[in-house]
Amino acid sequence: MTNPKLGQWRAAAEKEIKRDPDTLVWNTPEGIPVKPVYTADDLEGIGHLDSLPGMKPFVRGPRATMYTGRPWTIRQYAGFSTAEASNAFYRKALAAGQQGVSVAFDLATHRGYDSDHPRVEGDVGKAGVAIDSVEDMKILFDGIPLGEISVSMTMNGAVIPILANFIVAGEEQGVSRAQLSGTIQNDILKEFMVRNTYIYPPEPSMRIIADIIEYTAKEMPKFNSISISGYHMQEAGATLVQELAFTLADGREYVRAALAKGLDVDAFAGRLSFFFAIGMNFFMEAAKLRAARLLWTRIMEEFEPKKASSLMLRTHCQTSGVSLQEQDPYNNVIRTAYEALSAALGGTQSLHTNALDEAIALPTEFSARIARNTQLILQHETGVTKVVDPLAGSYYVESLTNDLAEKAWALIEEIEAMGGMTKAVNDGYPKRLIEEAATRKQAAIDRGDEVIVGVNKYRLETEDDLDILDIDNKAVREAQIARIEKTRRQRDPKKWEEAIATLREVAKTGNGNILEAAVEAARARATLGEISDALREAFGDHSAVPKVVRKVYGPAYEGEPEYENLVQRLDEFARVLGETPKVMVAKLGQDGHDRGAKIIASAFGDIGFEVIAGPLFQTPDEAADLAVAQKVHVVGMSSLAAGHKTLAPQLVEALKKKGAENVIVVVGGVVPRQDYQFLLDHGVAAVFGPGTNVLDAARGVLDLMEGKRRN
Ligand code: DCA
Repeated sequence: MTNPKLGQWRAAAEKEIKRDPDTLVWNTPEGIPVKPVYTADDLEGIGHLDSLPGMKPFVRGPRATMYTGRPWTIRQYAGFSTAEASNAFYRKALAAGQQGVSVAFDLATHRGYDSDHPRVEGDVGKAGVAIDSVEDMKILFDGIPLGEISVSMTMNGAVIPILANFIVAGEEQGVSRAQLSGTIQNDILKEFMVRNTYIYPPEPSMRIIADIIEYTAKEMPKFNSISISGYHMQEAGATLVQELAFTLADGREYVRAALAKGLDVDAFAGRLSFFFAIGMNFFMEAAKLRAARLLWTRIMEEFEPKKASSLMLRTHCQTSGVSLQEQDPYNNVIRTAYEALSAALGGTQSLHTNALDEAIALPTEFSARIARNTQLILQHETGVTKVVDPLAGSYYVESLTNDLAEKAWALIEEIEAMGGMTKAVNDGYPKRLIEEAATRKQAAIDRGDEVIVGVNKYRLETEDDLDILDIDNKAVREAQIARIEKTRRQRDPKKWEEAIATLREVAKTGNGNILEAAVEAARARATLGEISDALREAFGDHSAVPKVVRKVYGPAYEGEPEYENLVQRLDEFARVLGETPKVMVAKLGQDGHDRGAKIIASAFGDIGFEVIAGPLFQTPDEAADLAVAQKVHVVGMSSLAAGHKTLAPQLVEALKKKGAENVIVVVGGVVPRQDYQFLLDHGVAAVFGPGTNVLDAARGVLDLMEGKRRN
């Protein structure tokens, strides 16, 4: 039934704006047309409206009382270079109101390398804590009672040695594994889609996950065996519909893997957990969490569990990292506060609020305090915890919840028709959709269609430098190496050898549980790298061939003089040069965040450069070899994980050594302004920091090439 007054509203609206009110419709990247006004008409046919919190289908929250009974957990994700520094940080944070621990590991650890491995020279202790063995893990949790404080660990690649080390560290602290509470991320499918901290190919990786679910279901009843994550998808540019659909489809795949091990669904489903990003689309993000719970119940009902908790989606959320900017960085506090409120209104169980310097570096004590206080203020001062699901019944939010659910469901069914998520991931389908969405978003930002205050609008003339944390990676690496050597010296070589041999055997034959065998190896002080290598021998390494999306960025600019001029200028220069300017986009070290690299490769290709997308995880030497073999004019190194000060100078040197000093090296990504001069002094020709417009970067590269030709 249509509200008879809607016609009157249209007339009034038209009079006000002097055009058709339909022109006010906002078409979101999700393909949802958001109207300027919603009425009861929009609720017609929506099935979940009379549901209650703590009851099927849990749209209104997994608990009956939600925050009125217990507020969400303030769980800040952090890790600082060494176990000692991280431990000191956790202890202080817990004393200041944080309620759970969440460990960020460095990229060497993620990829299963000990700190003494030559491939990870630039990565050790950057972007998180380096953990090489139980000895490090024990220091990490020294004085933190693991029987009381829940610990979340973001680990996917080297998930087996990390969880094994955690279990043994607990044991040696006097806490049995049955008492350990917390969560391990253990979500490998999304790594193949977006984050890339995988080690082994998809199939054995799925076996690892099933083994962990089996082990925790039997031995660790308080521990969440997985954190099925959409966060990194949104960070990589996914729309909210894609984030929802791919995450839930991943979840369905993990349930099937566990069932295939012969587990009873109720034995493990209640300990599956989720993790979503909360970006700036305020109401839609809250609606997304409501829709996620609705859809998960729908999915889980297929498996006919008996326990209600098996149908319930419980989630952690993190405010969006990509929404934060280097420019005018105090704006980030405001962005994060809105996102945190949206997460709370959506009914998250646990939340991380980003620090204002997230777009630039690891947080300082100051920025971490503000981030934590954002949640404390929300919980203690605003009254949002006093009522359950306050957005229920809102015409707009209920309608959005339904739209998101239906759109995501259609995509979930599409994946199902393709044979499920492992298959779709193998075929690269979700990755492609996400990269297309990311490139479209970048074009919208570069064109100014999507406003970012302080970046593409209201930009400051001059910016003050922000105090940031700089990690002395060399000192961290040396300290780690000393500890690994001591551990190796002091262990019983026979016990170590036996444990590693058993682990290898279990991995190769499929008889036995991998985690169980790894716990023995960790007890015998096998290092993280040794345990990972034993599995590498059985499973091999996964390596992905980078594919670049084309004709998404360019078409968004069709007919715009700024773009056409650049294309023409490049074309003319190519004629003078006698060949198409050739750019290689390089990812060095263990940094798998390739959104920026992919967007650059895609946009530069559309503009007219010949683009070589280098593989992930190259050493500077390997990248230089590829640059020489491909005869490129420019290498663009994309760095998002703080390795630039070590890796960029090494790349310049490697090129020189190979007689390719003519190749121009530029660096882009998360590079603090304080580091620009250092890089320029070490042979880098230009730095394109966060928030750089891609057309500006392309013009910059062309300027450099023209300049070089003239000299
Ligand atoms: N009344 C009574 N008890 C409650 C209520 C309430 N209103 N709300 C929660 N509780 C209980 C829960 O049942 C739970 O106990 P249980 O584990 O024995 O069932 C306990 O309080 C903790 O609450 P929960 O909502 O489970 O919050 P967390 O322990 O913080 O777990 C979760 C959140 C998402 C499930 C977990 O996987 C997690 O912490 N993830 C974090 C992932 C992460 O940090 N990633 C980093 C990027």
